[in-house]
Amino acid sequence: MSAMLKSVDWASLDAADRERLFAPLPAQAGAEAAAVEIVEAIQRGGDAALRDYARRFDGCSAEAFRVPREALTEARATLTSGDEDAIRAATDAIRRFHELQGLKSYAVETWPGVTASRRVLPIGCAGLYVPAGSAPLVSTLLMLAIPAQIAGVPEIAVCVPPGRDGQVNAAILAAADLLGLENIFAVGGAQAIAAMAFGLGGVPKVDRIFGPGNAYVAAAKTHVAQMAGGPAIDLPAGPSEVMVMADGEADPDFVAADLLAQAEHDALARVTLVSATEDVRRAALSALEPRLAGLPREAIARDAMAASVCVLAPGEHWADVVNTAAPEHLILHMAVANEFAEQVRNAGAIFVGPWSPESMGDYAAGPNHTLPTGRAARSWSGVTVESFQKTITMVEASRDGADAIAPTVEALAALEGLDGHRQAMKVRRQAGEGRS
Ligand code: HSO
Ligand code: ZN
Repeated sequence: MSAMLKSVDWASLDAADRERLFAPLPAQAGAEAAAVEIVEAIQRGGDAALRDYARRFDGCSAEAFRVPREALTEARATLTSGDEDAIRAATDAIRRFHELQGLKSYAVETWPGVTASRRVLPIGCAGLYVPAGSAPLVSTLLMLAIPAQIAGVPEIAVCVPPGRDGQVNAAILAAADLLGLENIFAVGGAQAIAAMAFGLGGVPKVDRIFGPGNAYVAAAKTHVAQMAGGPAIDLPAGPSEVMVMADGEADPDFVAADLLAQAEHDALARVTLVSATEDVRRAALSALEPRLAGLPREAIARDAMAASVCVLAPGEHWADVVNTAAPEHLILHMAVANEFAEQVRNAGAIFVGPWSPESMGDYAAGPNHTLPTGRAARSWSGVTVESFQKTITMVEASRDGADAIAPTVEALAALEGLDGHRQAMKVRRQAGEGRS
């Protein structure tokens, strides 16, 4: 227990140490190389290689990965009405939050007679990866499928690792049925990412792959995204993180519970407490032990907590701490949480005040829980409806419009020494010469 929440004094660190404190963890030894090997072997060997890896790693020897339609309806029938209500209620809140998102099409006359416009379209096919190895993340299916549906993506494929019996978790199947999804595939790991990237085993070739996963899944996603003609991906992914900032008024039990909600995800989960005083750290520590002892995933949480730190920093440095860390989740246990939130520039999602645990956002508050980790929140946002959209711009000029813009285009083309460009404009101006 003494290993938990090791104190780090912010004032004693220089700028490089501060960044290092929150640097993404190095990729798990061997995971990257193994994922690349799997992806490339499946690219070479096609369906047979995919089945081979699925048999080896998913323990599933089914000829077809597609989960039959009836299995979805049957799974739904096994759901208790309480669980079905919970999925429906979360779906409703997530939908209402995401419905306000989305890129807009527009047109503007940038020159007299020159109309420039933007058309927004959904991507053609989205591949969703829903982890189910250590915990069946029903909520991740909601968080990925709902914005895809709002964006109007015509084809949505979902890959879920099956259990040892070859079956996909029933709650995930039931949620898929409630959402009206039909293309569910029982395949996980790097092999699922390869199936979506190359269109193998009945899984469609997707345009963009979404969703969290273990180190193999993350490495496979990065690898296929770098391949020529490969799919795009949603986010650079890593183990989940939380930063909890607590002042002297914070309830230690709430603080400890929030730290553990993150720690139970993964032994590699990154858990950080920020406080001004040793007292807050000590209070959190004494609240942690009894809570840990009651957790079904105690061993995982203990491993994560063993690597956790408490950053000791006076309040005036808190904005600097959080903006350097750029945490995936930030929970503010402080009297002036709202005001402080205004100073946060880098974070995936902020939970403001003692009554707003991250768990709310993980399941049912509305915002997406697929968020940037490993300091990526400095430049990335979480998954949104926009993540499933793309745009095409259009330019349409009248003859008068071409006349109006021509001097500017020709001058700039000359500045760049690109005479072919200049002439493509000039030939039109000349065609119009002599008009009144
Ligand atoms: N905290 C995770 C999401 C999740 N939690 C799913 C529970 N289920 C990453 O934001
Ligand atoms: Zn969570």
